[in-house]
Amino acid sequence: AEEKKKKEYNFREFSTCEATIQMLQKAAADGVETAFQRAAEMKACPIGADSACCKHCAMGPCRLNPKDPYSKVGVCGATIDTIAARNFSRMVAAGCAAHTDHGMTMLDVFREVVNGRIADYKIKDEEKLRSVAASIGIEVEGRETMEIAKDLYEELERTYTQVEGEIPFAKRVPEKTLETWRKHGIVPRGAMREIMEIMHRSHMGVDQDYENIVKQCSRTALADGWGGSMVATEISDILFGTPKPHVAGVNMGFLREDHVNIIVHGHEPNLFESMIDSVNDPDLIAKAKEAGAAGINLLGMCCSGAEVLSRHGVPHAGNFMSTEVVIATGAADAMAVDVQCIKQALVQMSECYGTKFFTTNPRAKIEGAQHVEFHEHEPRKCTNKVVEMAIERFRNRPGRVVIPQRRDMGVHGFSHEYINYMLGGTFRGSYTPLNDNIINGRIRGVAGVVGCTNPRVKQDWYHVELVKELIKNNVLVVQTGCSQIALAKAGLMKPDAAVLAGDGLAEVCETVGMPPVLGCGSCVDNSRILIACAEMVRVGGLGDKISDLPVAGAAPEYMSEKALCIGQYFVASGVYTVFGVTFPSLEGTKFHKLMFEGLEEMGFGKWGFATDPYEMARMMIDHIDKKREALGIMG
Ligand code: SF4
Ligand code: MSK
Repeated sequence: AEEKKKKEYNFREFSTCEATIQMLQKAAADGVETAFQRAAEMKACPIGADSACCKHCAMGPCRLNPKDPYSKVGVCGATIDTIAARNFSRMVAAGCAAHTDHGMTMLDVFREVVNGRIADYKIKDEEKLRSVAASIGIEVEGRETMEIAKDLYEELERTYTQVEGEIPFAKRVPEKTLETWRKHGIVPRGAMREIMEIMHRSHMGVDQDYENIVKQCSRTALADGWGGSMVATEISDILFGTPKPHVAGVNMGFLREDHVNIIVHGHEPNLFESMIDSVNDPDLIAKAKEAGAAGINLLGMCCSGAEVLSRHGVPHAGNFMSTEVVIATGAADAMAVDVQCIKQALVQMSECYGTKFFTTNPRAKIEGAQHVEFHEHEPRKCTNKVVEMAIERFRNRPGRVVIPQRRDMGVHGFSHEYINYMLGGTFRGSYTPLNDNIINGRIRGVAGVVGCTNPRVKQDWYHVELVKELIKNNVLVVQTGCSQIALAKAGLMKPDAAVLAGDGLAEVCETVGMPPVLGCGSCVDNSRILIACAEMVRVGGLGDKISDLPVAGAAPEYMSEKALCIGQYFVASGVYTVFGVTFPSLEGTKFHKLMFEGLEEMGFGKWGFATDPYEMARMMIDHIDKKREALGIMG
């Protein structure tokens, strides 16, 4: 252990984020390790990485030979294709469960608001409420807001509980895409049913036909993208406001030495919204001043942060691989977390630096963390307490405070409404339909670059290089989650980043005054990209289904099961989706061939994999060009 502590690392190999590198150096000097060092020490299991093992029953665990995958079968006779398809589907099920449970929480809050049982939240965006309701066939003309809201709640509850038929947002899917889903029997019912069925079918001795497993896997993923995630996004907009483009800041330089600093990290916006109210409470501000602080400073991290950065312009301190090192600044007085992507190691890191670390959600406690439970009916009880404890920590701040002086401003908050507006409407007085610019070739196509950062690859580098390459080739980029934060730190969310774009895209950006990279929010906000794709089909000129569009997606540094689920729902919706780092399947197997080729032949999108960002960009651009050619809009 002594030797391990002394081991020296070149932190520039871990990350391109200067603030993170600086804090990795400080943490190492303080004798504290992070996920970067743990990943360097812990080699990934090569059999697991190729998804060539199964532990679904006690006759195993069974390990096949990744170098010769058809040479062996599991004790029950399961082949590599069955094993890989089941493993993949269970990861998708977990990802779907995470997003749909998040969406269900938002719907719970909405129900209580509609029934008048919650006073702290209200319907902020009535226009959005009406447009979402109308999009799924609810009568809105001449009706009271609360009447519509009640109907909307009842309808959207079916996203989770519906046992047969099609979920409500299936009505938003382009007709021809929906036809393909119907033909293959994958239009989702409620997420609970789909997750239950895939968990059943991937149990030992049930579905042992990889193609049939993949069908249910797609259906489960679609219950996330066009279901749970879409509900999370739409209800959050209704309750907290639909984002509009605005200038906001990212990076650790937004911590303030003379302020009480509070970080919110996780995913569900209800905690963050209440924290915004708490930090603006005059009594709590007075208490902070009594403790010698100039004020209270609130920052977000990960997706919680990306969401309020988009919606309200709250500064963002960093993405997934910066959540440990931000504590090494010594300036984080409190970190409050809810669900998803919260490293258990944050508790120990917080102990080392005296940061108050709070879990708030009954579904996500961490051993050693102080739990201050958050209840939607009285949210301020939790968030006020966190603020009070943060003030206490400020008063007795232990150790040295070192804040990396990096602040990156950019334009954030591109909702699908705003993108749609740009698709077919006017923006700042200029006529700028996206479809027309794609058809005339100024914009070659659109790419969604999303997802996590992962200590197995250099933080941010893949995101940034991929996006630069895409915009250089006139591909407009839309982003969510931790990827969006990587590009914001690299300065690509400023309108003047258009100088890095190809001539056509740069011209459009300059005319409109928009950056070549549009930040849409958190992981559940990938549903905004789905809606934007559906709108591109609706506006016309680019085919009649999502798989006709010159678009592609990528998650070059992904790590979570949620990311795989997102990938699968984009693929099932018709989008070519390229992942980096590693992919849980073996080249040359039938399962791999189905995912990387067969699905496209069936009318869906398909998966791609590359570990080099330039290669990834080339694959995406080739696909975009192939689609342009099929549409007859080359050159
Ligand atoms: Fe092995 Fe089959 Fe059991 Fe999996 S289900 S652990 S392959 S015996
Ligand atoms: S937070 S899922 S690390 S994007 Fe959504 Fe970031 Fe990936 Fe978590």
